[in-house]
Amino acid sequence: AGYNVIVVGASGAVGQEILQVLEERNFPVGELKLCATARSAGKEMLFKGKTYIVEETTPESFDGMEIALFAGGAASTEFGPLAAEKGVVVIDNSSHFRLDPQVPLVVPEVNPEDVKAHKGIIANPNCSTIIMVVPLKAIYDAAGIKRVVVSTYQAVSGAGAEGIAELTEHTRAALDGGEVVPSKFQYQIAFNLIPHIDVFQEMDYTKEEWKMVKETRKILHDDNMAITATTVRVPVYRSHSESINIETVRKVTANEAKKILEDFPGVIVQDSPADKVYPMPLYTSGNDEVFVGRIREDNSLDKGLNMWVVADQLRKGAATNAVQIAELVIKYGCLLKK
Ligand code: 11C
Repeated sequence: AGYNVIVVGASGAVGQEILQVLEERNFPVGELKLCATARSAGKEMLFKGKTYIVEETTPESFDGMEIALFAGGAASTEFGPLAAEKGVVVIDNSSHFRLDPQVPLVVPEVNPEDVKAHKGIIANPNCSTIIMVVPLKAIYDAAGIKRVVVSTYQAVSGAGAEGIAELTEHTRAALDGGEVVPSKFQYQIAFNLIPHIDVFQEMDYTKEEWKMVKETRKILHDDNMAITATTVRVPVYRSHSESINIETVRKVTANEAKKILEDFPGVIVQDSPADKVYPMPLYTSGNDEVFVGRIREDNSLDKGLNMWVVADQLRKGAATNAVQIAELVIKYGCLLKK
């Protein structure tokens, strides 16, 4: 026996990864239902060697289900609340419910207990937020944090399967002298950097930048933490990277910070400058941990640290985090129906 699980948006970049992670972590799946938009209905997907046909999501899709993993997008608003009303615990990867005070926003290494307060919907944070908040929590608990300055280098798969295809097309076109046609991105992404992820909002920051500010404060339960972000799309297929500057309350040496981070769950420290050891997106992809390197004391501040953080944003930044939340729901016994 296991739990009846429905994956909504199963055929997209995050959905496929959710399926893979459920299988790898041997999540106790009873009945499994794979749903998506009408456009993807009929597609075949494999889970534990068995073929499943993707169905179009309808209100009836949730009948008899216990846990719904939403990969993100419009389906969350359309079906999330309805699924919860039907007694299905919704773990949602869209940005829609994240800042709702009724909805826990959870990174299992950081604020696992928040899961217990759910009323049917639990939100999975934005990928860049998850990747930053794991090492931040380690430093926060050990030394307190006054201010964070972060710049991101975000992979094209953050924009889904179409983002991946567009990097390939643009690279080919640019090399062959063909026409480059931006569609998912605002400009040519091959051989370029685009400092514009999601829409522009207050003070000319993008929504992606505000997500990193607001979601981090909610996850760390610290409304006063000063955070400022610049988010940039880079021509990398997979794994987001982040340069993070932290002003701490108590002074932490670089060696102390390395030890604190090494001891924190879900973090792997790769930091040996003499051996050219530091995390890079090409090599972190496919992993579930957050990789941290280039750990240095900030030479311009009394109490400051710099670090370079890289993680697979489809894994820890999305699918793995969502499945870990589902594991917590089971561990804490907080399903909506027994
Ligand atoms: C990106 N971080 O890399 C975005 C994708 O709020 O879940 C995830 C958007 C979100 O484009």
